[in-house]
Formats: sequence, C-alpha cells, structure tokens
Amino acid sequence: MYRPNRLKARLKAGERNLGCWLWLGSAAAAEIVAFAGFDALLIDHEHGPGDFLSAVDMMRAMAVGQATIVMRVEGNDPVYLKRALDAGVEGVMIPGIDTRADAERAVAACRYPPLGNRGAAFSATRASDYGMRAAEYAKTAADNLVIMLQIESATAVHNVREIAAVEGVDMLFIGPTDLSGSVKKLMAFDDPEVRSLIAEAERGIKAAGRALGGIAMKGESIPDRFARGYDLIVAGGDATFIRDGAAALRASAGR
Ligand code: 3PY
Ligand code: MG
Repeated sequence: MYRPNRLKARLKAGERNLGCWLWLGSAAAAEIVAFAGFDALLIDHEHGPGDFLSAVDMMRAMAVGQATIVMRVEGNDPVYLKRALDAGVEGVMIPGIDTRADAERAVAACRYPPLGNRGAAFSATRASDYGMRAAEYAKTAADNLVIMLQIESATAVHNVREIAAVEGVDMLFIGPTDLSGSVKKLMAFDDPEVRSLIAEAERGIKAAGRALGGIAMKGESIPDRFARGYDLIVAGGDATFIRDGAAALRASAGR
C-alpha cells in the first residue's frame, strides 16, 4: 500500500533506526519479523535467492508492521531498480557504488523524467496501488523513497565525499565485508588498514551530512554503534535468527 515513508521521516528527524535482513524469500518469516517492530526490513536480492514474486508476497506479509520495506538490489542496474520500484519497495539499497557517476546513475534510475530515466508504468503497477493512486504516486514517488548507496571498496572510500554530494542520496551504507575484501583482507576487521578505511568512510559520510548506515559488528554493542553516529544499523536476519535459535535450543538440551 502506497504510504508516507516512515524511515525517511525518521532519518530527517535524526532518529536511530534498527533493521534486519530478509534472506529467505519467505513471507512467513517476513511477517514474523515485521511483528517484532523493526524500522527497516531489507529484502536481500544481492545475496538472497528470492525473486520478485516472493518479494511481493513478503511485502504483503510485512504490511502487519510499520517497518519501511527496502530491497537491496543485485547491482546498479536501472532495469532491476525499475522492477523493484514498480513492485512497491519503499527504499532501495544499491551495492558497490564506487564513483560519483555510479551514484548519479543509481539516483536517475529511481526518478521519472525529466529528473531521471525511470521507465513509467504507474497507471497499473503495484507501487501506485495498481494505478488507483497513479497521479499522486507519479508526483510524490521520488521524494517518498529512501535511496541508500553502499560504500564497500577502497575506491568508494576515496570518493565518498563526491558520492555523498549527489543530490537525491539519502544514506551511505558501509559494507565492511566487501570493503575489507577490496584490499585483500577479507573480514580482517581488526586490521589497521581496514579499520582506517571504515573510519574514513564514517567521517566522510557524516561530514557530508548524509545518513550513515552499517551492519552490526562483533565486539561492539548496537547502542555503542549508534553512539558512533550510525543512523541505521542492520543486525542479523531471518536465516540467522532461526539458525541461532535452533543452535541455542540444541545447546540448552546438552546435545
Ligand atoms: C558488506 O559488508 O559487504 C555488506 O554489504 C553489508 O552487508
Ligand atoms: Mg557487500
């Protein structure tokens, strides 16, 4: 259902936001976590196996809660972004943004002409309540969307201020895993080079006045991470919640 973007309003108001990943492509799992009261739920089409039909079922299930529905798309592809937006996602996360040109391409794909180059079908798509709110959707969709770009390479960190300066970007979201991999130190989060790249990205994003997003990190509590200036922290997901619950039960039984 087309509705005001709660996460966007919370970011503007400087509120802290908690999200989690949805990897399973499961509407039942999405419904359960939606009841738990997150601020953002992220359907992961970069690393998850889901398709658009499962995403639409998940979105229907998530309507039980207030969480803003975000899709991490598989890449910076205008065609994939068009399908995600037409399906009715309220935010997009785009991985692997390295340059200002990458950021401009991503934002343009999310906006109808003349501002961008998003193909238009709002007279019938789910995003506009199947056209029942077509005129309102066409007018407000660009401003009612959260665009998150991922900073996850050394190149991106060096370009972070230019990327952040692109009009229309709401949040830069650090991907520490791929960032560490980009300097051939995959998941070596205590390595000085990796730490300093993450810190440089954090500083650049805050200095540019953009919202800062990232994942929960081992060894740092979520409140401590918010205190570092994060505006959105994405912690865990449907698959790890089930995995950890199952493992804890097995351990509690002494087996
Ligand atoms: C990364 O760490 O690379 C991410 O994309 C965050 O999930
Ligand atoms: Mg990544």
